[in-house]
Amino acid sequence: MTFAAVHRLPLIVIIQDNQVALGTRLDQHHRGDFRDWPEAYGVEGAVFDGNNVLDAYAAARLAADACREGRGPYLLIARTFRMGGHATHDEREARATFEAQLFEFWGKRDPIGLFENYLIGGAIDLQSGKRGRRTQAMRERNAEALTKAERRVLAEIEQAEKEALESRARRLPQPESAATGVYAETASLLEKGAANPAA
Ligand SMILES: Cc1ncc(C[n+]2csc(CCOP(=O)(O)OP(=O)(O)O)c2C)c(N)n1
Repeated sequence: MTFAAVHRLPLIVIIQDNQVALGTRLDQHHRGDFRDWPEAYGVEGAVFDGNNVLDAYAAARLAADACREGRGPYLLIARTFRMGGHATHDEREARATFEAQLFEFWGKRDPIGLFENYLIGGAIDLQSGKRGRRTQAMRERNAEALTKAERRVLAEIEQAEKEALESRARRLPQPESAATGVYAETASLLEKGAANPAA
């Protein structure tokens, strides 16, 4: 961060403040508030509601605009909560780390569910893309449009999964390509005869 700050790099860093690191709660390993971090690094930053799609979008726009104007880096802090384990194997440990009420509280703030509700009850008719009156009929049309979109996306994922599995039989990469691109920089330095490629 310091290096990026000094060189005004167009870098957006997001702290996903999900209140836990693996099995260690935030209050066990951290004091203070992440909102102070941008100032500590001498960069601009903002805190946003990590479960609100539009808030996340607005914050990312601020950050991207700042970077494009040469004011970067930009440090964003997303306030959120980790609903599961660090990985699937420690789901149970995660449940034991916090009070059940916390899962209940954040469970009602699922980002996709929140955005769905917002879109269904909003002033945009999702079928036509035009503004309309918030009537029950429009709610129903909007809900139907989202259901259709979900079906479309699920079908696309299923198709991609099928293709990926089939590719094992038909399109396995050549074993000798395993390192292609991985050591590109070192290899090109070596080609140029640099004395110390690591540097
Ligand atoms: C360099 C390094 N040090 C330590 C670890 C061990 N480690 C694995 S996960 C983890 C905590 C990750 O916390 P966070 O990024 O908040 O992930 P979350 O628990 O929110 O999924 C640590 C310390 C590691 N993977 N890499």
